[in-house]
Amino acid sequence: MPKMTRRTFLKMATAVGAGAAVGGKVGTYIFPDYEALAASGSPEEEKYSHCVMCNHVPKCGVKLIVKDDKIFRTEKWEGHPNSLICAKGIAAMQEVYDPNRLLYPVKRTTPKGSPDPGWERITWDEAIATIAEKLNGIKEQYGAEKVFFYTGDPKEPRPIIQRLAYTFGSPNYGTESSLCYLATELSAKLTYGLEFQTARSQALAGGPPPTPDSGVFMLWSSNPAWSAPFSYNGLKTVKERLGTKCIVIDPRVTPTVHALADVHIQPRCGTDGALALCFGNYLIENDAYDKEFVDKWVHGFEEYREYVKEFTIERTAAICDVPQERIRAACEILANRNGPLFLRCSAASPHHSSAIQGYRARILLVPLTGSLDVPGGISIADEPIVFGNFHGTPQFERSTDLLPELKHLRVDRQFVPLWADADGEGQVQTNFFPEYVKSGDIRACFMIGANAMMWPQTQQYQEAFMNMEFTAAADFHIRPQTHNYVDIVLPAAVSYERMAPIAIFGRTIFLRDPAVTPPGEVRTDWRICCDIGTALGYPEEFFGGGENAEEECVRELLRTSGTGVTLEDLRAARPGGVFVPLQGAPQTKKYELGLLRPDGQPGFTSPTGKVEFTSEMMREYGYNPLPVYEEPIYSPISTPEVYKEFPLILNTGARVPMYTHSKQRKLPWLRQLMPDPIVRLYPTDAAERGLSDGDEVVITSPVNRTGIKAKLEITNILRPGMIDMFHSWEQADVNLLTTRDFCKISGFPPLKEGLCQVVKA
Ligand SMILES: Nc1nc2c(c(=O)[nH]1)N[C@H]1C(S)=C(S)[C@@H](COP(=O)(O)OP(=O)(O)OC[C@H]3O[C@@H](n4cnc5c(=O)[nH]c(N)nc54)[C@H](O)[C@@H]3O)O[C@H]1N2
Ligand SMILES: Nc1nc2c(c(=O)[nH]1)N[C@H]1C(S)=C(S)[C@@H](COP(=O)(O)OP(=O)(O)OC[C@H]3O[C@@H](n4cnc5c(=O)[nH]c(N)nc54)[C@H](O)[C@@H]3O)O[C@H]1N2
Ligand SMILES: [Mo]
Repeated sequence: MPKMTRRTFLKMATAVGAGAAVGGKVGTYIFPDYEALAASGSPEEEKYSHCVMCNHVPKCGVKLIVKDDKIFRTEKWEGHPNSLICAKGIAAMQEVYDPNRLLYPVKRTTPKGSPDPGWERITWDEAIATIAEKLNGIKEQYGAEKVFFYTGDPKEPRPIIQRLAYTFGSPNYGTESSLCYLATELSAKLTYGLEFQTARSQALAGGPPPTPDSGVFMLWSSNPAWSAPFSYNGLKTVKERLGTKCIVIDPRVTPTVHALADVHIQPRCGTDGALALCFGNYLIENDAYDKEFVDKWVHGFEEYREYVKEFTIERTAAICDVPQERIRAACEILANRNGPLFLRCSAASPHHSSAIQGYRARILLVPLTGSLDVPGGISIADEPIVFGNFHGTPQFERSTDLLPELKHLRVDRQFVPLWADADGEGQVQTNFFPEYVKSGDIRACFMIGANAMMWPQTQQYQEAFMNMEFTAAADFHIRPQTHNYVDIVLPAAVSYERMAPIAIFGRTIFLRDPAVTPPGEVRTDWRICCDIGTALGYPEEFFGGGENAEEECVRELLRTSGTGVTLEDLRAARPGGVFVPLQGAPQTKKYELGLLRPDGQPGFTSPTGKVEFTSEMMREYGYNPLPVYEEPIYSPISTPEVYKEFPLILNTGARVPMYTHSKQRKLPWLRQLMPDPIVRLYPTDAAERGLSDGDEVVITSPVNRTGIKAKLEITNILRPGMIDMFHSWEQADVNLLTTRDFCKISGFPPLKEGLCQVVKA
């Protein structure tokens, strides 16, 4: 095969893609020929599947109408517990036929980091053999722990890549969740001591919807109308029926605010911790907290009570820069609640330099109001859980047998020791990747679905990928921002081409079978991992690789799930799922019943056996055990000099309804909704700068004075004094502006605070 430039490669991929799937022009998005399909006499088959376009949970059930092995139409799956189908869900079929899809394994022919990787098509045999040889080489020379195994937002491959890491002998497995939700789970663990899994419902935007028993909803840094439609619909239904009061805390006026909020507080970004402490103080001072729960089950209450006294409404209003009346109104709703507090904080809440403290301050309102594990409050999942949110079982992942022996080799221990010790899922903090590579602690990486633009200071991650001795990735496309710095890219199947047990709707497991055949030589992530695992020398653990490996993995997952459900059961139940009943009746207040602790005693699994308002683990590791308020590292208050030059708050990554992170930007049905990177400014901020709607502007920050360019949108949906920009635009990567001032406890980045300036381009 002759050497190719990236351009000719893409042309070839396009041509082959078009040839294989549809038949059309190079470079043009040609969808399966609708008219030809409509006219074809072939029967319409109904395939039931799950959309993963937002990669969140719960996934939406969809009915695909397939003709001649092509998806012809997407419909609602009547009777499915969650079948909303948003714009992304409808466009998911365009992802299957995206002419930019990678169809063959490729290797680079120029040095890493060259503007043109000179991608050259290779066979799967060569790709797998090269990867195995390189990884085994590193293992022999330096040790298995020098190889990192990574998955980005794609969550389905987690169990298999985790199994691959531990079987190979490396504990250094990490995911994008180290800047998504894991800080929320660490906070829960430091507070309740529960294993991450069981506390999860508290954190995720996509967690279970509220029940009619809730006395008040509080949505904190979350716009589920766009980021978690399932959850949003649940809230809206209850609100419409029962008029449940709702407090939304968000500097922007979102559709969620319009639809649900009785009180909307728009704090200065990153001051939320103070607001939470103020609520705590008000509830205590007005005797509106659950005294009985606190007396019995809370540790450190007196210290907390003393500390929160500082956070009067007056002082907090000044810190957060909001009207006192708004805070008072929220306090009154909280104090006069006629049922438990349903708090939803989501993953945006810890996108701050004081991630853990700010998050702990918020979640303490749950026990303070007696809302823990009671109907309408925040539930602790009934055990055993039918798989985790992301399909794994600890036995499948080998985190019960292999990981304990490897844990001491985690690379993140020197940066975030508490995280490394407390982590139950075995996920290494990935945000220090540049440091791991610089120190030689990591020398190679296999990544499924990685996006360098997801981290603050993208270029440092690109450099890290480049400087490793070997890096291979699997993805749907060539993504230059990431793949220009790797050695080999493998073509991965999209969800409609893969198999998976979907077990995220209560206790029902659905089987998602492939709806259509993948194009070209595309393979599923699970199979790719099995092929690599087998080549690395572990054929038994990876089912010998090959075509049946994915199905064998599903069987093994089910076998280790403890549910007794088999693949045959799932197949027989299609399109429905198999319900796995609880052993006994569902229980509330499990801490009273001795259902949380391994010793069967009442209480929690925290060091003190109680809910820790002062965290003893944090104290032991040298952090302040109280949920103290800390100003953002860059802010008008902490860095007034910098603020003079960069007088706008840098707020990034609020979700947009048409895209998920770096994905879907080229799908025609979505692209028309937001074709260009936009940055939003409040009208007075724009006027002060002489800017008009639609202007091309440059956004700069203290760490990037060159800046990035975007189109200006003037809007009053923000608070004055801030910008709002979505992340992962190839042509305008906002993470070139965000800083690496990580939270000391969790390593979380400040993606929703910091300073910037906007000027005309
Ligand atoms: N369409 C779509 N859906 C998605 C995704 C996507 O990319 N696209 N991503 C998925 C993923 S991985 C995740 S983690 C979730 C994220 O889900 P969420 O974390 O719920 O994200 P958003 O719904 O954007 O809500 C974040 C809100 O926080 C506000 N905010 C910003 N800074 C502050 C602050 O300092 N204080 C307060 N109180 N609020 C602030 C923003 O204005 C924004 O409205 O969404 C998931 N769903
Ligand atoms: N500034 C800023 N940065 C942020 C955020 C923010 O709010 N602000 N949010 C953060 C959060 S919460 C998250 S979750 C991350 C997003 O996490 P990312 O990992 O950046 O998410 P994506 O861009 O969706 O996916 C990464 C890559 O995986 C590929 N991919 C997707 N699905 C699959 C699959 O099934 N298999 C394979 N092999 N490849 C796949 C995609 O094509 C893409 O190249 O971004 C984080 N970064
Ligand atoms: Mo996320």
